[in-house]
Amino acid sequence: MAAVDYLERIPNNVNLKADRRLLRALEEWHPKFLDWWTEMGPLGFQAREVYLRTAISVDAKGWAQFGYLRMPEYRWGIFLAEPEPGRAINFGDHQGQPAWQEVPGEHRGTLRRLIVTQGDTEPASVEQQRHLGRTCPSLYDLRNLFQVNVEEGRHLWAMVYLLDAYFGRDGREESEALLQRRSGDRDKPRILGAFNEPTPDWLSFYMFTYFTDRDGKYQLAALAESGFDPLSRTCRFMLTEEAHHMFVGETGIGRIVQRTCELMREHKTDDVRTFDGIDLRTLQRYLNFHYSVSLDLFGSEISTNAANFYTMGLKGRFEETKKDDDHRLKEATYVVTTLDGDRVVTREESALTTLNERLRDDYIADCARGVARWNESIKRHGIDVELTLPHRGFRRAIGSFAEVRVSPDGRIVSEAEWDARKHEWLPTEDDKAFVQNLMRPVVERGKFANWIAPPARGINGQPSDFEYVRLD
Ligand code: BYC
Ligand code: FE
Ligand code: FE
Repeated sequence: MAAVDYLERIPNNVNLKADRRLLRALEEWHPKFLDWWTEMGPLGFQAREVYLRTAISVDAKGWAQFGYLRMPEYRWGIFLAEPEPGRAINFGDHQGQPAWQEVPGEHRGTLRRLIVTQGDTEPASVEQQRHLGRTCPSLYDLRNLFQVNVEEGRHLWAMVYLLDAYFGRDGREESEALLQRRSGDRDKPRILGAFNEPTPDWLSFYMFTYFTDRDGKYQLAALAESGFDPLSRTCRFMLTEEAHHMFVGETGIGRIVQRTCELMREHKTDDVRTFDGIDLRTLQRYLNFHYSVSLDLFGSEISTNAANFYTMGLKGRFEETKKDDDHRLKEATYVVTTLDGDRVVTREESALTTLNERLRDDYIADCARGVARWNESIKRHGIDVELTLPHRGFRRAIGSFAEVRVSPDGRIVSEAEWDARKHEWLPTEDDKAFVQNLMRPVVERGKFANWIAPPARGINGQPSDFEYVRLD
């Protein structure tokens, strides 16, 4: 095999050329990454040309270059947002000190764990989405799936860069381990719950990119505040790519909602399953599931880990610098919704230990905005149904609500009531089989599966019937 010219293959703005040690580490990791991509990345289509966006620099012109390429030839680059001259640590005990350009010795282990946890989600999502290509609803959607996949691959590179460049031998070991864990594997699962759930159909995919990629947005925004400057700059650039992933989710669900409403009107029935549409109740159950799994990703309401990350200057709040307070929070409080025995209560707690809940609150408000837009669309069709976000305690596996059963409307219910009604609240085997059965591939240019409306516009100014993936 010809040697890879790494400086050509890995577009970067971290001066890779000058860093022999890092270059060597990446040269060793790269073939293992490609093996992982072959084994666990998108199944099929690897030899097809896909109309993809590649980042070749961080400026306005370079970060979104569109063209046809085969996925294994995608240039997984390493990009950090431009440095902010004189950037300081903006919160916690080190507030006011210059941001760290090297890993602070006393926080090394904690920082590494945060980076590994973030990094682990990226390949996990690619693994979860591996089989979707063969049931795509259109070439447009197929291309969007692959765009998300290559970029999650790039996000893995972003974290591996930090581990290899700043954490020496332990970092290189962690970089390898990121390629060894497997989503859903019994013996070596991915670290966080949501990343071990299957994504077996496109409805799940859009829910995942709407709800779970949005956790990515909030976690990355919190890490973008980090006093460790390379992490901050990496996350700031990742956020530009994240926007597209959430767009895929929001418009994906929006297009399904639209199509469902059209079928309801046309056939004057709620039961659009007969007409190969996804009924709103099924959409609601999928939403309930993906929202609750994603809420778990924020950790417990009360967390000393979260307090420590903040006090150490490693992980801030969403839009930390815009918040008008002392950015130390030693005396401050925050109101959280939690459990008191068998009642749901709100309670004032230390602002430091409740940082997970505060980030979850920002996330919930953001989730609600998209749901409101879907509801506007339902209303425009003259249909009197609303999709809703279930209560934050619903179906939780992490935090105080994990101990009880909570209905979508926020009541603590008995095990018996839960068992009797869970099929109204969560996707049933029948729902899953129905949705799976709808997943028949549509690969003809400009055609879309019956259960989803075409997009309002194409990618990069192209029409929606553009040849987004060249199949021959
Ligand atoms: N599943 O103190 P606690 C993305 C563990 S998504 C399993 O409440 P903490 C993406 C926790 O680790 C963004 N375990 O939590 C999206 C701890 O373990 P130890 C990913 C969980 O530490 C789509 C214990 O429970 N980025 O980028 O404050 C596609 C006590 O926890 C879970 C990050 O997450 C769970 N859900 O916060 C592609 C950012 N939740 O210490 C990509 C980095 C908690 O007892 N990670 N635990 O062994 C963090 O900031 C924190 O690790 C967490 C947890 C917010 C996740
Ligand atoms: Fe990502
Ligand atoms: Fe993402």
